[in-house]
Amino acid sequence: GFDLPETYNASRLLWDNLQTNAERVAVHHASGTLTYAALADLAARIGNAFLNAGCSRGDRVMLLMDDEPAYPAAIMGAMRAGLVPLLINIQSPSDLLAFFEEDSDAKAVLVSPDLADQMQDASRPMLRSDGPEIVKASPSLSEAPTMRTDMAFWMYSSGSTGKPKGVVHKHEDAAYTAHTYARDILKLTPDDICFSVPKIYFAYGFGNAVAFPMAVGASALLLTGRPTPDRCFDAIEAHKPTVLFGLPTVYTALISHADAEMADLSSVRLCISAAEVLSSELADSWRQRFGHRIVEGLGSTEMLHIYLSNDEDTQKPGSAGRVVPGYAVRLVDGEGQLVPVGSEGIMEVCGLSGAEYYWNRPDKTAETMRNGWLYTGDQFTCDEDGFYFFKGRADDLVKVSGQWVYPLEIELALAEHPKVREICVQAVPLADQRMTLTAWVTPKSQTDAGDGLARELKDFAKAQLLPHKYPRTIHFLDHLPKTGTDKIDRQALRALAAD
Ligand code: 3SK
Repeated sequence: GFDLPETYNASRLLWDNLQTNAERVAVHHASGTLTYAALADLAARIGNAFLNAGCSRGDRVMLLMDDEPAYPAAIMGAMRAGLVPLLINIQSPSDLLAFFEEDSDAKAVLVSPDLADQMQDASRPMLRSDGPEIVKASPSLSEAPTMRTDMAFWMYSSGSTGKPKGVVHKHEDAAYTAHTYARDILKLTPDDICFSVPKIYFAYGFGNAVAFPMAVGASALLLTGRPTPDRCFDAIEAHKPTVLFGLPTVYTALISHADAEMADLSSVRLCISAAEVLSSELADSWRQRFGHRIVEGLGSTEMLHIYLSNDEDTQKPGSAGRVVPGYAVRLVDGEGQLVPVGSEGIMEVCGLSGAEYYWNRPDKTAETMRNGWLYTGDQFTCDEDGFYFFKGRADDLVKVSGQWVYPLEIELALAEHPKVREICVQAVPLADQRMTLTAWVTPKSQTDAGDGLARELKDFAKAQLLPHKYPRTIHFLDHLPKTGTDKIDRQALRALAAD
């Protein structure tokens, strides 16, 4: 069972390791390795540096940090001091950073050295992770007497419209994701080395590289800077991670890179994908090249980590998997009624790691968090074996030529075409308000881009799906734009179409 005392502080994920794992490696990084003892020392200094800067219990502190040893230390040190760290997307433009400062009323900011320029205009005291305030601070920090359900840390979740919302997580949440997903699906042991290409500021990366390894005394490989395929392959060869976390865009970039031919991934025992639907063509090519079946799951920032997952031995292609033990999932119709088994419905999920509210957004909280269930807005079906299949966002369902279509269905069908590297299909409004289906395609070879391939793709879609389910317009691009969490930036593509 999952058993935490009522008085609990999430920094115990790190500090509990001092009893038995103090001299084990906690972090592998280009600058060297840090043991659990060294990481806790750094965490305490950072917590104290915040207190010395005038922060007090319950204050938010903003972390604008790249993946480096000081990042997990800052998260844990701030929480131990009773502060509430905000994990901020490092690709945020300056107006968004100013919004985060304002919205959270953060009392201080901590930046990685290379990101200091982005916070030039910070209106709060700013610390640098390599700054003297941290080096000089005391390495001893007592644990703030927080309750397990107190506010512990935030991440911002950005929907397709409106301002990002502060997702408020509790002290018990990270331990719960480790107890459920990391234990049942990853089966992590102290000998594992976790390498998450998605960075720590993303809820997915936070679990992969911070909460999970700490929960079992394993270690994390952290890569500062852009995780280009050549840098990822070099890091894997140098540090020999055992679990690799990515998402479809990452696996596509890795397998399409020239170094994939020679890359040595023999240290890796498990490959995980989340955040976007994995095409079978990508899963198959990965398996042929590296021998691993990528294990696909689905999570959210609000639930903190993955609550639907396949596992290596029991998988269904195209499925987000089954419910991870410890979570409950149900499919409902527009009126909130359960749909019959086999029918499509909107997914709601419930589990202890779920955030209970968005900061200062009672409207969005009421829309999304209903009586302990989180309304995802994702449309799914569930088969007789309990495997869930994503159909698209409930609000993505569009009428094209008078018939309902999920653009995702066409996208997944076309992703199987041998000349396609990456594809995004979306409905785009025409001048007369009707919707049309548009595809943006990166071909495997740029020389294929053109009318011939556009025709081939339309025919390919028509041959597999119903005749009206094909993209009327196809644009070829060198690469598809990505969000800060490396998902395909669908909003940017829609904006391109509107220009
Ligand atoms: O998008 C996902 O699938 C995801 C998975 C784990 C944690 C967070 C997210 C958003």
